[in-house]
Amino acid sequence: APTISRHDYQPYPYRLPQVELVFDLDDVQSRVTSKLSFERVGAEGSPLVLNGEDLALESVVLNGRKLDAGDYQLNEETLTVFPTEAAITLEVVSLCKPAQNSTLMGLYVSGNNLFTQCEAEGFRRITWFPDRPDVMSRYRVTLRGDKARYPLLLSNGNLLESQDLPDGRHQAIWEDPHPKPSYLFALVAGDFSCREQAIQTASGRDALLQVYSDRGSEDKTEWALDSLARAVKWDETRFGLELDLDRFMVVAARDFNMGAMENKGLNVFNSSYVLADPDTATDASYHAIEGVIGHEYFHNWTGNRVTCRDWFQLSLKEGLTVFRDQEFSADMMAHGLTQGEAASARAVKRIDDVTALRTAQFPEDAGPMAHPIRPESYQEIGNFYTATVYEKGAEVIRMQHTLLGESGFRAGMDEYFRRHDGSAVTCDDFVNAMESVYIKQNPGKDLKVFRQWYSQAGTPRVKVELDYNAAAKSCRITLSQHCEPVGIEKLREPQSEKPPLLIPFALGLLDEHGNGISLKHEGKQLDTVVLELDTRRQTWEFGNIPSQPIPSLLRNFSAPVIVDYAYSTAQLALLAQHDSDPFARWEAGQELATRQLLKLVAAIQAKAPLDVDPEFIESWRAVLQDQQLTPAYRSRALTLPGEKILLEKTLPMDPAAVAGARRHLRETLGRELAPLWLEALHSADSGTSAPYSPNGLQAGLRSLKNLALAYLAAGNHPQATDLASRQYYEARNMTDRMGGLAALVNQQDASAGAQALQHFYEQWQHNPLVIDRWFTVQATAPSTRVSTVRTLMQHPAFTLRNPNRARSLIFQFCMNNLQGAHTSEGYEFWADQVIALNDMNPEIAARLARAFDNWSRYIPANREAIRQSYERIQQHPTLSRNVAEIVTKALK
Ligand code: DPP
Ligand code: ZN
Repeated sequence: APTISRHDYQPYPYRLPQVELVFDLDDVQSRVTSKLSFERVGAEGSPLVLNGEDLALESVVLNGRKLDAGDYQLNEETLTVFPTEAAITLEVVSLCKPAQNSTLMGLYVSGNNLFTQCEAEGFRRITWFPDRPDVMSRYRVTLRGDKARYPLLLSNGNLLESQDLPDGRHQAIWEDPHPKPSYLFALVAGDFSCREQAIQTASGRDALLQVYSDRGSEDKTEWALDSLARAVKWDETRFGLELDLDRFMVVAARDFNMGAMENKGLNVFNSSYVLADPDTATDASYHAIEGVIGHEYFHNWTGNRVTCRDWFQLSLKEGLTVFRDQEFSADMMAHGLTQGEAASARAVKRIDDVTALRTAQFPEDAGPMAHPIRPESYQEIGNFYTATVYEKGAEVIRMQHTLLGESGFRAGMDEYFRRHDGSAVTCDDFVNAMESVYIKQNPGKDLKVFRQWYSQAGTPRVKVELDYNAAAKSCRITLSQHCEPVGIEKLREPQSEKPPLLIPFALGLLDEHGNGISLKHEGKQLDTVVLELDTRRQTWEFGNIPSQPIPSLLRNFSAPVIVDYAYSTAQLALLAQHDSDPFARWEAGQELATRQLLKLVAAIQAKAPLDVDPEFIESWRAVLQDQQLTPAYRSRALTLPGEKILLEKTLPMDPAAVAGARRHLRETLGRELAPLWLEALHSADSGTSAPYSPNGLQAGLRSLKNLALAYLAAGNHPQATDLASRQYYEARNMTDRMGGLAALVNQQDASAGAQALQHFYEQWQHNPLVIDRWFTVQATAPSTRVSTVRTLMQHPAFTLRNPNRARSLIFQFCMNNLQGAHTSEGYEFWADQVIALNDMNPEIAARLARAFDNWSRYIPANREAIRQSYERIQQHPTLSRNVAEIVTKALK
């Protein structure tokens, strides 16, 4: 497949102000009639190239003249006509087959309903079109279909009219007043129940919020609708951005490739991010729903009103919108709390976001798919909806927020909309708007060096040196940055060092008792200073430091970097107990745990005895007993670093040793601290007797309770099975039930686990989202092997065609079961599934294909087995462009 490069961008030679579409909807075959009114802006005689995929062409009419096959060019991917006039009307009639469409891109069937998914390049599977984000048009859409089968006919914008037609059909006409690119088009046809809420926007306009879902699920949409109303308010309050439509619709689909899609006024969601009630959804699901509802709503401004010029700019909308949804969730979690509790709630959200970044993005940035947040090239854009574009992209926005401050960032956003509302722009345009404010705040400085974050892949390392002068009572802090070549960079000529980045580095100093030392920086006395490192190596000096200080580094994770500093264990223990920055405090504990785990990994590899340092257990005990800390925070502080985060810190990577080390430490902590875990379990349990709410306090208590139960099970406590059973069978919400189930499945008594699994299935077999949980808990159980997974695939409830189901079993096993998947049998199983999915749904297949793309860093036995599996995938005769790109890069 050809490689598309960012620098090859060419504007489209025509404008397309108006689009009229008529759909004759039918699941077997739908007919689409499009009328496109173009105006030439490029050179005279520019051919008009339209994209199309999997379409049958019925007719082409150019300026009222029906074209013969010889008058246009048609190939697998494009339809080209050769107009001579500057103003053109093109009418194209084409057919597509929704029921046969297993890719879930374009127009497809889910349940009995019809849905569309157009981002990034799905619109071309609906009709021939200039399917690129910089062509923005007003759409008028007529939907026709069988009224009994498709009682609801929805599209973007406002409903102009609906009427009955002969033969039991009906039609609806929709008009979207806002020009938009084709990737934001949507239609939905089917039978749904609807929950709605009338609101007034800040300026007093009336609007209607609606959530549509399968009939029978209307009791599960209250949280989603409430979240939407909160999101609308929040964007008004924090960013001054108002809803610009009379109605805003969200529709839940069972079969959906991604999380959700921000189509203008008609968001389509994976049902897992819509449906919730206490019996079927966990606290994590509630929070994810709030976050994704917010995310898609916030796209209405950051993505839709101002969109991307081309797909290399994807992070323009995604990084920014992830940052906005993270802030929304943090504000919601902190709402109504005291100042101290609010700080802790925000820290918990930050910890969860950084953990997600380190789990998914750090490995990506060190592997063959490493790319800057603004990629330089791609073969298939569907492969670039990545943790880098989204999560690292959000960190790059957050750094601008840190550099400008809240009010400066807001001014930059206002300026961005003032300049670009209604257009398709670039990441540079965004930074330009922010820079216009930064320059005013910091005369003589600019964001030139900062922009390098958009062009550079890899996680930078920042080395810290601290030099205390007791006589002068001063302290020098030296920061130096370095970023290793990653991905394809390694194949190029050995090149000079990458240029430096502007890294906002938040720093505090503690005295030997753990008290903060006030620092004088740029004329202010501060507890935390933000150093702007923008060269390879820089030194700052602070005065009035009474004694040898201990540095608290990268507070609140002020930049997506790895910090190198030679802490002593005692210093880390002090920070873990006293750092006033809750993120850095958590980080110190994680670093202690990492050191302990890496020692255990080495011991396993050397077949030496597995010793756990008593001081480490004491540091864990101190946190467990610290009643000043909120339960949510304690649950994070007492969770060991994940296996994937640990793997990244070992070379060569040894999955079995990492899993073994983590298992041993969990067992030890479970056993050694058993009385405290029991106490935590019981006190958290009595704290959650109030009616269910996903709020931070209750969710924190449940999270601590489930963690305690997991440790007791890991430590083989004699009461573990009984406690887990009781929690499972007596649970009054899904969070408790899943905690009980997971503990039962993961403890020693296999029959208790099997019984609970059977009970669970019988209880919830009619709820697909809950059955996904049932598959996941088995897929990730340490005892699960390939044979178990193959058996589960034979279960009547299993299907590869539903992405949620495929993810719940296959992806969870391959990506989150180190002990089960990292065997030659596991790698073969994985390749089989990539191949099976490839022929069904290339986008999903390509995601699974990435599971072991960092294979070259594994120990030799695993390395060879993975390579052979990649080679087998590569030889598959009908390999999709999506999977081919991943496999080629992985094997380079
Ligand atoms: N644009 C979507 C989102 O991230 C992905 N399809 O919200
Ligand atoms: Zn998004």
